[in-house]
Amino acid sequence: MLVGDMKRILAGIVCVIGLGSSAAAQDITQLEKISSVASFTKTEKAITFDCQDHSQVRLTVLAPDLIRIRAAFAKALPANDHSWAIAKDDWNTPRWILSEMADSIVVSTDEVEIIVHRSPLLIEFRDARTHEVINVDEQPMAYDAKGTLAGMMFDSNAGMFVAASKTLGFDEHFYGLGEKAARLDKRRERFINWNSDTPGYTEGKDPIYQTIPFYLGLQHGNAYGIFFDNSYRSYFDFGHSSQQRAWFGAEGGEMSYYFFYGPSMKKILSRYAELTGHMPMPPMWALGNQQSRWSYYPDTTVEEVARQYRERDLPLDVIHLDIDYMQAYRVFTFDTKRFPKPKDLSEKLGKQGVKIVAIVDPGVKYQPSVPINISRGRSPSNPELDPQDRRYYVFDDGLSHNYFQRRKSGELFIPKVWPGDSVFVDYSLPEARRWWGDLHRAYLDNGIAGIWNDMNEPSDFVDQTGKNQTDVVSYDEGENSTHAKNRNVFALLEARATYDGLERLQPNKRPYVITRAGYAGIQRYSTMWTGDTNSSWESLALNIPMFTTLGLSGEPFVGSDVGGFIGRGNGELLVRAYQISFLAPFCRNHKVIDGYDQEPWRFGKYYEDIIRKYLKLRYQLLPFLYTSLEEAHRTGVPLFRPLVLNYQEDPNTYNLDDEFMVGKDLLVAPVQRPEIMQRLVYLPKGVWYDYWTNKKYQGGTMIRVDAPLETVPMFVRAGAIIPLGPQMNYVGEKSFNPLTFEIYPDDDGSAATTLYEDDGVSPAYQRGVFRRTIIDVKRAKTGYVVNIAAPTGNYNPGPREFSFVINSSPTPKFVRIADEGRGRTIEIR
Ligand code: MIG
Repeated sequence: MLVGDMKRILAGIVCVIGLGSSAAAQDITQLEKISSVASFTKTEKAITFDCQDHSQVRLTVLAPDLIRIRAAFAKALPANDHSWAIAKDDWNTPRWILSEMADSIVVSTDEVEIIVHRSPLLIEFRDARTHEVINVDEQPMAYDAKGTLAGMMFDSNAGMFVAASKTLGFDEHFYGLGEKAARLDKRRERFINWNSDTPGYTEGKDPIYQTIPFYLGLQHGNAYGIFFDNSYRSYFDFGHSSQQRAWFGAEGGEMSYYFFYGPSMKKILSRYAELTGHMPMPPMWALGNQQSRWSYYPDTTVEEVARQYRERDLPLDVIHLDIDYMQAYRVFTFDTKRFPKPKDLSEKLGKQGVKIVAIVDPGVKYQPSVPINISRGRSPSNPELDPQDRRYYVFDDGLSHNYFQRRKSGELFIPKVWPGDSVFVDYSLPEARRWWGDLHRAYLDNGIAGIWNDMNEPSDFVDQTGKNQTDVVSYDEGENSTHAKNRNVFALLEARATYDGLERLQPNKRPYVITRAGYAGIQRYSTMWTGDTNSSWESLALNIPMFTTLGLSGEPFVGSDVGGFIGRGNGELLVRAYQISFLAPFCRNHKVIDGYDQEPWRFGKYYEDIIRKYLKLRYQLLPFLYTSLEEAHRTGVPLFRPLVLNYQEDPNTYNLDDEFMVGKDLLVAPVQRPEIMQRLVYLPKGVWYDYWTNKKYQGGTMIRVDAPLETVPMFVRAGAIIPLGPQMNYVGEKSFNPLTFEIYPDDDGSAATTLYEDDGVSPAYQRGVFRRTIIDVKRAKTGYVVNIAAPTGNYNPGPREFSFVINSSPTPKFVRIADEGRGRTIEIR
């Protein structure tokens, strides 16, 4: 035996022993369990159970399919009940009934039946109609009574732990949990939530930037959801440590969770959006193509990027300014040499249809003023354009108002980020949020169109785990709580300050914010991107599971650095990346400071030409994408979907994450490995059309298709109508005229769609200024009858032409009509 082998075996043994001893400690069965029910009281909305050990459990009926469970261990439930995630707490209590049995108390709504077993106290959720068990406690809710176990379990000094454990179904599948570098189906995996700056993460890295403690369970086609609303470091284990249980817990705070019953996943997502807030409509140009680099400077380089895009006939809506636009990383300033006249720059770009998004980090440079009299120079109302090396207005203002985070001792907390020594704002203070929001005037005055919030885990170069921040206090509604509770909501509150500020400063424009970190509810304020990926095939293969998972976690507006952030890519990788991202809500090519250039033309004309084809198609598909985005806004059902969301009854979709759908009509099966020119594609039951050839397929099986670099396999569901606009190079360059409706009849000859339109920029859509048009096609004896219903809503897009293309016949037939906004029927022969 070689010495090397020996060492490995020894290491193996040591490792087994290590696991063995901690496996016992890691077992959540060791936590103290809540004791049995002694008595209960009922109010109009809730039942409160008093337990033998003086614990209290409250079950609140919010909706027929939404039940909240709250527990306090060995004490009464506190009156204080606040969460930054929750958007709605004024629920109209639906009808429900209570039945008292010898062993249990049963609460029934029209949809769900909750059986609370008295001893031991186990909660069981059943379908109220079929009485089928949906989800059941595997052990009573539990906590770390001695305050020692959690430390042993998780190598943390939390000294507190709360947990709930559910029986793991033999066929149960798990989805959600927000941003995880993991596959779609999370069965047999475990996760930690602790917002972390993790550049170059690969599959399995956990935690990464965001915390969305919400998941969906699916078994026998029935779905439920659980939102564990706890911002402390939390743990989710979907059958990883034991085949018996799926459990979740946190290092502090309350056991408070919301149980959603479907059985449809879409219904759960709608409720989740109602509870934690709907994504507002971003401006339509946010769907445009975006280009970024760490960093484009000076201003002439930014102009050159725009010029290249236009010269090469590549569509572009946005260029991003990364951290080097600032004066030595001072947020809310512009470098006086690199960007002396940012307003002129944004106007110049604006003429070409290009907008600027600027990065804003939470780290405010720590810069005590030089104690001499300095006049603020030429533009006192625009300090962002003045040198700030003697006095930095943001630091001065924030300090004088006491808006910066402090340690328990009262000292300022001074992390190190890009500006060096820095301070962070306590965004839990309402007046600090308002101040931060108002500071964005510095950007809007200079024509900046959107804000990109980075580093908001918050990242701290001193220590990325949060240890340097343990004793940092946040106001937190008067609780003055510490980092353990506030870290995971820091970005949510920063994004809220930013969004609210933009909305106040420009009430006629929809805010556009992009964030890296977040907590549940982040969708109310911000879109997101998946941080520092690699330019590698492995990293690319995470796109689909991550985008779809985020969509299943309440965050529909997602995307990833196209081509990857770190490392050297190549033309093939970039093309394959665009073949996914051209249909992702956020489509932005971005690259690290020391990386090889990665704009669409950098690897040569062959690749550039293919990328152009997909970017042009994205813009043509804008009516379709925008309609799907509005659905996500209104219903919480994302546009970028895993197949399981549309085909929940089909087990073939349960762990399928190398294909995705946009809305319910478009299925895309990209290639995610090098030098692959063919692939297997699963098509769910029904008829499908190859998007490129119109070839028909019968679904319910795998098919093999060609996928040369020029072609991403794409299929349209029979029965769909895809609305397309004209080709354009930026949103608003042309009106959507003519609108072409590509019709894909099903076996009965029917197809339908609903087109959504609004002005694309203002919040007027919230007051009914939109137009929804239902278009319906039926086969008639000699052709097809197209029925355009009278549109609803008050938005008038002006006169334009509708074209209809029937894709079923070998030679497509067209008919053209002028849209006068009235309902009408036309016949195509
Ligand atoms: O410490 O602003 O994820 O997109 O280019 C790195 C510089 C800070 C991380 C972001 C990345 C951005 C970079 N930032």
